[in-house]
Amino acid sequence: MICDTGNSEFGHDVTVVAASRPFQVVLDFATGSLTPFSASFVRSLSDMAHAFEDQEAVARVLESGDDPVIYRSNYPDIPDEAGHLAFLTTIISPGTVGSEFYMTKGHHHCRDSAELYMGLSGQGIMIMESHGGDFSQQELVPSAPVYVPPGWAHRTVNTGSAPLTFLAAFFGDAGHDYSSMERKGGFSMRVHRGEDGPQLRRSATRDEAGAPL
Ligand code: S6P
Ligand code: ZN
Repeated sequence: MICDTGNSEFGHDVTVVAASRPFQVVLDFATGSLTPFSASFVRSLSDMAHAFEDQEAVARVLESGDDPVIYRSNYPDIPDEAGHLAFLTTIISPGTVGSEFYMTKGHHHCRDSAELYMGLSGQGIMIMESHGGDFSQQELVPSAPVYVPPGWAHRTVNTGSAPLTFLAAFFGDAGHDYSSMERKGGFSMRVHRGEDGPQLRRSATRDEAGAPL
């Protein structure tokens, strides 16, 4: 399995915090900022153009000269070692590409291990898919943490009209594997803006049994 081991794939300009000693960060629920000890990364549409289903819509946006920020994440520099507990905040902008809501790339963890998601502000949906192809969705809203069991790939989707902010905590040595889901043709279900609100639709890249087409 091709695997991005550790958390270093997140990293640019990490402000080092000595995580061998207790520390505290200030978390702003509205903006997702973590101060003072955090670095961040940004994913714009051009960084994840292939994640969206409607490639003509992607091309229209990018060819217009626009490259919207889909989401950004903030994180303290916690060692990617067993025993540590890493955490990030993520802020997904509101919006759609075609009718598909803005979302994260989504990943498995290299070492199957659980993760806890806590909504901070806004509203969204987590879509999750096991190695065997089982599918699950959970609302992501403040005050209702979502538990992601080991072995379930996860993607978060902003279904609201405001930014969706959330905190995720995972094992320091979990690592992030984006390519397994990409090789399958992405997640089997996608979240679109429907007439009566968010609508889950089967991905055009997967058949009814969830197999890649
Ligand atoms: C980390 C956790 C989240 C995501 C973040 C960005 O294990 O699941 O913090 O990293 O929401 O998503 P992605 O799929 O680009 O890593
Ligand atoms: Zn994760």
